[in-house]
Amino acid sequence: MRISFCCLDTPPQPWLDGLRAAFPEAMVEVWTPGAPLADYAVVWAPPQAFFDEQTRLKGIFNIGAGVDALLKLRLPPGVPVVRLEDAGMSVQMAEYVCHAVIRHFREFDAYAAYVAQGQWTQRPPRLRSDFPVGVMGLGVLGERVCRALAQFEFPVNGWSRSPRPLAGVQGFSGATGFNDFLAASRVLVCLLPLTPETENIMRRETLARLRPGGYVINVARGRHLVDEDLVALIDSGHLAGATLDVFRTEPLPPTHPFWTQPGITLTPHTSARTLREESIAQMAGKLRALHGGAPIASLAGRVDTHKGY
Ligand code: NDP
Ligand code: OXD
Repeated sequence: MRISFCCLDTPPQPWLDGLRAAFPEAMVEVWTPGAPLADYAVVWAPPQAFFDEQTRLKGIFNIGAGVDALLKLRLPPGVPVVRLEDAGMSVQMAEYVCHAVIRHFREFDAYAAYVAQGQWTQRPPRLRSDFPVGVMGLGVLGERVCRALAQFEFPVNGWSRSPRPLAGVQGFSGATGFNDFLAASRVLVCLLPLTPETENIMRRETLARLRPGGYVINVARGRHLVDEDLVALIDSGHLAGATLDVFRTEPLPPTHPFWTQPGITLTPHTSARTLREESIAQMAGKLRALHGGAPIASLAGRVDTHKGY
């Protein structure tokens, strides 16, 4: 068996070591143009040339949860694409989102400003019931985030394509449920995959439906959000601010207004990092199953390339 690794923004050696330890019988190599044909690909945002050359693949393993970058490419037809499911990401996402919600709700930035001025000031307490959190996307990550928020007793609304009942979460689904979901939420968390249906989903008309003083947390993809609409709604006072981990262009260009916009907190696409050991362990199980002849339909994390996630 030959495994080709193609992940241009990561030092390959630790991945090669891990994959070789998991598959001692296999040839595991970094892809370079003209490399021998492999049976399986382990990739993150590879160039089109990779798939143009690798014409004998039996499985494509994405080292990430989101497959938007991969599905932009011409992939070999009929070859299963498998993504990471959780692999240590959901707990990171839960802590990131809870931190952002609580930092906003408990006004920690205002307290930091008082402290910087040597001021001992208490602000009036806020009611949790005034801060319903709406989570868009109730998949592996969204569900974990909902559960974590519910532990802090925030009212939680969830929105997904198909109905997905979750204990302690008020569920909304599909296009027909979207406006009611937005109107019921004050803090909006995006954990959707990026697809043609979800691109620009956070724009002026949708964000304007949030309760006044709304707050946006985008931890999915930059293209879910229309940047200038967010800035305009913060400037108008309809939104109180945003915590953003993902951007249309990454790294965020130095002249982008988000760097200096009051109310916006930025992090560099770090809310849920891919953890190498967990990821290799998860991939190894699936790759072995596929190689051993398990039916493709039984592979967990298989991407539906028509739905786009
Ligand atoms: P899943 O595929 O498990 O879940 C996707 C969810 O989105 C499902 O509930 C699905 O609904 C819902 N959904 C998809 N399309 C629509 C739509 N048109 N309308 C309403 N709901 C929709 O994904 P994960 O939870 O694993 O990951 C979510 C995203 O998080 C990834 O795609 C990636 O972009 C992002 N991510 C970001 C990271 C970061 O570091 N910032 C790290 C990891 C992931 P249904 O259940 O009905 O199918
Ligand atoms: C992912 C990511 O999709 O890190 O896994 O963004």
